[in-house]
Amino acid sequence: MIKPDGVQRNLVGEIIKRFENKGFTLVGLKMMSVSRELAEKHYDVHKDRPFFGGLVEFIISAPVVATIWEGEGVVAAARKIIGATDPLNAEPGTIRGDFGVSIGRNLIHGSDAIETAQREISLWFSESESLSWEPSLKSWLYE
Ligand code: DAT
Ligand code: MG
Repeated sequence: MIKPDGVQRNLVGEIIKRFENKGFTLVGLKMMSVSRELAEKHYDVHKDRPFFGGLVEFIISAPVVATIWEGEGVVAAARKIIGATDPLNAEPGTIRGDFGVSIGRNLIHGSDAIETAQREISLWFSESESLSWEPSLKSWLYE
């Protein structure tokens, strides 16, 4: 999910490009305003942390772009492409490492495990908004 700062900083195309270039397949995409209820559910694991309130306010403050990506190992690889939570610790070449300076403005959320991805996809998308398709490049991406 490209967070409000990613949208405001005109990085939607840049961020999507990185996942496309890697070889992952975009199977869901929508720009949306996030309700407080969705933001609170999404970040439920952090509800007792001191930053929770600010994080929810931030996520609902402006539109986001929600995406679903498909491909072998996509969840773990996406976390690498995104980089460490604190952009100052994120390696150059990662999204957060290249574009961010602050943990509360780290541009993008990525699911941290396959089970989390499944939960988050069903939270953010209806079934008809997820469109699995057969990339013609597949045999050039996978042995
Ligand atoms: P990630 O987004 O890398 O999965 P996380 O799940 O630990 O990181 O935290 C969720 C988001 O909460 C994170 O992207 C930014 C915010 N956050 C985490 N730790 C924070 C902190 N110490 N201060 C402010 N915001 C924080
Ligand atoms: Mg997380």
